[in-house]
Amino acid sequence: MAKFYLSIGANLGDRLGTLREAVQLLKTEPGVTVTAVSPFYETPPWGKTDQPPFINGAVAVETDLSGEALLVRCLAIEQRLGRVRHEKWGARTIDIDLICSPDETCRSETLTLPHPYATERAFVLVPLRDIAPDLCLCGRPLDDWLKRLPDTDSIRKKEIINYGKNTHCR
Ligand code: PH2
Ligand code: MG
Ligand code: MG
Repeated sequence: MAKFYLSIGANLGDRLGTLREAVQLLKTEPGVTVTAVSPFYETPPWGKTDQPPFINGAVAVETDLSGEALLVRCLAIEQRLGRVRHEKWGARTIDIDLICSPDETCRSETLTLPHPYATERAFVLVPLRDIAPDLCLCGRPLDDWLKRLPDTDSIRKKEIINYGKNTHCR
């Protein structure tokens, strides 16, 4: 069994509903066990900034699949949830990325593990820290990477605190 940490995000349509569906689909994926789901956060767009805010979260899974095989499953879930690819780093109904695994690194045409931008992205690190506070990424604790980033506060403040019908941001 290997553990993988995923980042999920959406900034089009019913963002929260789509993220919840993505978690449900991961839970029913054969050979994949979801072991933790973070709170969801509203986050400012990173990289390409002229697009709507995202909601982001992190998910831990255990599986006998390789990283590449797990990625294929994640891309199929994106398809089922209506993902259409336009431009790099552009708006999307759902994005499911493999961030890292304590059990596997990978450098192939389709997958790089750890994710090459993870240490620069507070929208990845903040939810990931919630479910894996002791995790090291590229040899350093998540907190170390977060301390170097300017935009951590804007993410922390927008943690979505109510999972029921009247979900709102803090
Ligand atoms: N995903 C991107 C580019 N920028 N910004 C935020 N806040 N959240 C994302 O999930 C995100 C992004 C490309 O995958
Ligand atoms: Mg992505
Ligand atoms: Mg992706």
